[in-house]
Amino acid sequence: MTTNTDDIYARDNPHLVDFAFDQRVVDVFPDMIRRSVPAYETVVPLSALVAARHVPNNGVIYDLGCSRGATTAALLTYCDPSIRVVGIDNSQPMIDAARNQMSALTSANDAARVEWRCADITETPIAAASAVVMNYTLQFITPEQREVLLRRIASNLAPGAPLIYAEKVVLDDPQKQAWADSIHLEFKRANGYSELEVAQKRSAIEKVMIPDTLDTHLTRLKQVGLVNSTIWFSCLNWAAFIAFAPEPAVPTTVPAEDG
Ligand code: GEK
Repeated sequence: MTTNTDDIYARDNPHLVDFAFDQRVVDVFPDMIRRSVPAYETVVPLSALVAARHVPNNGVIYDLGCSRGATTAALLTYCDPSIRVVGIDNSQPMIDAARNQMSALTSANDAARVEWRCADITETPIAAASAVVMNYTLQFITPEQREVLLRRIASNLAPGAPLIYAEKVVLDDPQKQAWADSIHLEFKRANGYSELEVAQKRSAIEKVMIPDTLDTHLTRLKQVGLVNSTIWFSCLNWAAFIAFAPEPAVPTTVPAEDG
């Protein structure tokens, strides 16, 4: 796998355009996300371990917003070999890179268990899912579309199947949010981003990546009919969630009275 160091925002650009997952971003993506998202390298494998716990053999897991396939590869590694993964992303260069590098991230046998799909996750069918994993992607869906997408995911999960996802979040307490945001800034500086890079990336991304509050996430999961939601990881203003499709109600048999 050849990927490059992210220097997209290193030079002053008076004509900044909104951030997009184009070839330039795809080429530096592993470096960009590792240096920008605290605990990315922990959450990706953990999300696959969490999924592996809940998915039956022969199941199908959807990885929505799969990018270059880091989560897909972790799912293939940690889940039973009978389990298949559908990796979906609407950036063609991401899907091409994922397909090309998959055998470097996992074995050739495992790579054959993936179906890659270049499609919009708000439109493409998600049928009979044994689990849906959606790491750091809901934040790029327009806020008006988020509940509709989650409703569609919820209605296509098998009974008891999980939705697992990680996101940047806004903390409910403004003081804690300001503190977490400032440490996140330190994290990016410590990973070698300059003030100019941080500032230019922030202006390019602020209209396309809009985080929700923790409360919005948990309330919406409930509203779309998912149950037992839990935050299974949190770090500064980043969090990972799980919620389950309800199991069908077990009919209660009323014991017949004698006589
Ligand atoms: C990882 N999960 O490495 N339909 C399909 N894909 C979309 C859509 C959409 N409507 N909108 C955005 N994307 C990955 C990381 S990155 C997170 C996910 C980040 C895709 C977009 O093309 C990009 O590849 C991905 O969602 C978000 O585990 O860059 O911060």
